[in-house]
Amino acid sequence: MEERKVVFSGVQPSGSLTIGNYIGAIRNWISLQDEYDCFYSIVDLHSITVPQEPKNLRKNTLELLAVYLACGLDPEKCTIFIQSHVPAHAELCWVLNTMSYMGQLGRMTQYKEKSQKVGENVNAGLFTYPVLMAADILLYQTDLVPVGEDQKQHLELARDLAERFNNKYSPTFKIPEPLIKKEGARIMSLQNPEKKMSKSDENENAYILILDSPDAIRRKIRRAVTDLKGQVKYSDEQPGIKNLIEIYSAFSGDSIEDIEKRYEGKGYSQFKEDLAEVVVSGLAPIQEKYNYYMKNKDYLESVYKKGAERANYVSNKTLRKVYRKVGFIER
Ligand code: ATP
Ligand code: LTN
Repeated sequence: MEERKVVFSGVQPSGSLTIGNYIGAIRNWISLQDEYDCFYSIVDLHSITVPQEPKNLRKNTLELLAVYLACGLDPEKCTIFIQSHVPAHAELCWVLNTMSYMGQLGRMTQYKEKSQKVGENVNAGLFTYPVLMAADILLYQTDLVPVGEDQKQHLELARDLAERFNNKYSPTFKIPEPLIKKEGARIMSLQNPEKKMSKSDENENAYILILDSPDAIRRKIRRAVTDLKGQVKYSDEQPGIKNLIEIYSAFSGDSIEDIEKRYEGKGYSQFKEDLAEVVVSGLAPIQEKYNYYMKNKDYLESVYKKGAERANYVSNKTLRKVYRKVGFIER
């Protein structure tokens, strides 16, 4: 059988997903399932780098699994698993930690931003977060990593670590490539279009959640920050409107040019009203499926158990090689 290329990606169960997570990441995972050998993880080990309420973490993890399935990930076609169910991730992370330079980790934008937010007593997990991410990716001999723009720097680090290990010992890891779509890779906050839309924003009007009610979606879009130009144009001078056009295009499938043409000479309020309906109807089938899966906990359990079995099998092959090369005695 011809070897299929491998895809790996993950999302943290750190809260409800925004349409940014959907457009920038998960939506792009769906079409890859048919062609590639895909591993999609719920990265709970990563999520505890910021404080989590244990009860909520458990709940968010299961909800995220239901969202994965509702968005169209098919456990018959890809491997869906919970990161903490596969010990090789933490084990490889340790080995890679010993080969990571403090200087390089200190330059990671996400670390700088998150540690600034935390202030004093930044935990070491926040610092080594990208090393764990490298372990995730490298364990599966991944070719492609579909992510949003903000993860590009972490991917560079994963590539560096793979090369460093391969050079120090012998070829062991495949060098992964990021897969970042041009459109929708960076959906911006509805309240501040200079900032990315983020599920941990303190202002709930800044984001739309995949599970938001139609009324909430309409309200948030109505309140979205725009400008005084009054023309629906995809331009850097109108970052708010540019972002809304991008969201419109992502949900409707219409091209940016078509959208601009359709709203020529029309004001923002008509555009926003239509956009709200496009988003509401785009999310409706996902929400319906989500509710269905959340009522079927046994099914969810069978999906993550089966996923963990395969993920353990594949990742252990790489981990055994690594341990042997490093000089550990075989168990
Ligand atoms: P947090 O706000 O808690 O830091 P997050 O919303 O950035 O988290 P992650 O779990 O870190 O979400 O990211 C999951 C995936 O979604 C990643 O591939 C990331 O690149 C992508 N992503 C996150 N936010 C956006 C966005 N605003 N636009 C496009 N892609 C995004
Ligand atoms: N850091 C990622 C989540 C993540 C990930 C991965 C993405 C953890 N491990 C491996 C791709 C591949 C984020 O989106 N914040």
